[in-house]
Amino acid sequence: MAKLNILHFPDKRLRTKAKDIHVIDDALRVIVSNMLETMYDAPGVGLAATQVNIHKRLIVIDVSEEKDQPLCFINPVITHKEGVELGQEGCLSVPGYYEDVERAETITVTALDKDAKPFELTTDGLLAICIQHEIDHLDGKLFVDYLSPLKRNRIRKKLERLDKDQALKQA
Ligand code: GNR
Ligand code: NI
Repeated sequence: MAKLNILHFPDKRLRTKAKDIHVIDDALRVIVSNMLETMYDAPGVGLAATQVNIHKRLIVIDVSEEKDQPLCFINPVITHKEGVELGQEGCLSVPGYYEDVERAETITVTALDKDAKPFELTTDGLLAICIQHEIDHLDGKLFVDYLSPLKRNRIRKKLERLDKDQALKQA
């Protein structure tokens, strides 16, 4: 297993639109397992392949208390949305920032699991928020895109500075 590097806003690679997956083989399952390790280590409740510079439509999520219920969604599609709710979101690609974002309250999603088996899930709460947040990543979208330009630019400048200092320290 290996921990993967997580890209930070405003890295342009986070704006890449991920491509559908056509082959679900052991190489893909290694990526899934490395993404889960990276997510648990972070720690986070979800991770999209885009965040680790892999531009395939793949997300992993675990919203369980005991962190023992890993979910893998390949080519996820939201087929139904109902209601709206405001919830505080954070993102491993926007470290240290938490802001309210409006999302659908209840969603139905279809996807393939890591064994290429199709499934459908209707859910709400944190899992529904997380699925919407992760699918946004696959489309090159970040939660900061829903904020005012003023707020987004403040966050961008602070993170640019932080990551620049970090790079200098490592050099
Ligand atoms: O760890 C995460 N927590 C979180 C909290 C509220 C709404 C969304 C999330 S997802 C985030 C991990 C992440 O960045 N996934 O892309
Ligand atoms: Ni995120």
